[in-house]
Amino acid sequence: MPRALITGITGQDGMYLAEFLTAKGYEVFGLVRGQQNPKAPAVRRAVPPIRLVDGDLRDLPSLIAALEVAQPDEVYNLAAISFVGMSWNQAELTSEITGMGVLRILEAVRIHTQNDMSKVRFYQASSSEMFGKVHEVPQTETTTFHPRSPYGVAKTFGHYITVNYRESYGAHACSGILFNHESPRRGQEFVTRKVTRGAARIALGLQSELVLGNLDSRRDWGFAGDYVEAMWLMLQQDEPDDYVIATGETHSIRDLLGIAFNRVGIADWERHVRQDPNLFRPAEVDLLIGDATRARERLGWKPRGDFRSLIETMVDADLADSSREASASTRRTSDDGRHQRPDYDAGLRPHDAVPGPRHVDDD
Ligand code: NDP
Ligand code: GDR
Repeated sequence: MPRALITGITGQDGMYLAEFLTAKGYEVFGLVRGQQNPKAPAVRRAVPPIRLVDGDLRDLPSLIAALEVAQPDEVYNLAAISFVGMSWNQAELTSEITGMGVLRILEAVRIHTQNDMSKVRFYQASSSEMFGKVHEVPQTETTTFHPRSPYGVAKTFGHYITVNYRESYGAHACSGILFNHESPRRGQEFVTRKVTRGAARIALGLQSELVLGNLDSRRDWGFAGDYVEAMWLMLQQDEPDDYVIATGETHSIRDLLGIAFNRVGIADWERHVRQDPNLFRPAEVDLLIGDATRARERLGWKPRGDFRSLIETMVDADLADSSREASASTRRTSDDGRHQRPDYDAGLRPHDAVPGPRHVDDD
């Protein structure tokens, strides 16, 4: 039975990858950080056979200990501070985890394998954000990087240190340059989920408006379930390499809004959406569109679904979630006449003004 260790197990991709590998017959170990991590029970429910081990990308001994427990054939390094908008506010922490964390886990593998890094195959979660102010469209594995956020800079370090361990120590280390990928498990701070959840809650009367930043941004969005398969395929190749994973299509936030609101029966999304300049980023990336030809030709990988059905699936999941919340709230109200409906909009207001030129791009 092959064994895999996944960092970032409590995140969107970690959960999909754990399900995927378990179905392939792997024994899967997931690294969780912190005391009583609140997301650990959800991982155990989604992937019952999983074994969770403690560890933090800031703590090298904990990573070595996790490798000792897991004895993995494959390590998938998905852990990161992954929210680009936050990376301006916590640039040092982002560099420490998203950047230096990659060096630490590679070092842990080197120490664990006593310098024979070919014994453990390694996947690094690199990002299209490394292309940033793009030098060409579409972007391939050879496109020059020009990151535009502290997150993008940290990922670029993580990418190059992975390449360096491959070249220096013979590591079977692959870097997947993944473009945006989404699902009903996407964190609520990211724009697709913010929109699908917002549309569902507005339709159910739980929320009055949706406050967003730049509506003209465009992204190449795919489905997370397809993208974790590409991670695994990379590690099954004889020779390690880097791969762009993308759909090759681009859509705007306005397209996203149109599809999401239409799904809940609202034709005029403009009436419900307000733009807040505080949610614009200090620097935006240009036109990110990926060319996944290498992955298609060498891995036989291609994305399955289309953008519309992805967003509709996310809206349907959010409608179901929010309906449960609405009925629980109604039950509480009828149980206790003094009960007031929670202020569902509270979490959706932009954060209080952040001092200095930085902005919190969060809901
Ligand atoms: P998420 O934000 O959903 O998950 C991030 C994970 O990292 C969480 O499990 C989090 O754990 C963990 N983590 C954060 N800090 C630490 C730390 N110090 N030590 C250990 N674990 C930590 O990200 P996604 O699942 O969406 O993405 C997975 C990876 O792929 C990330 O590296 C992301 O940057 C990258 N990526 C994602 C893309 C996307 O579109 N989704 C595209 C390209 C790259 P906790 O629950 O404890 O916070
Ligand atoms: P991104 O995803 O930065 O591409 O990073 P996000 O969904 O946060 O932003 C996409 C675009 O939408 C615009 N936008 C908003 N974004 C958020 N979050 N909230 C808003 O209210 C809002 N309004 C407009 C943004 O300006 C941006 O242009 C994701 C993450 O998963 C990274 O970890 C990953 O590396 C990249 O995708 C590829």
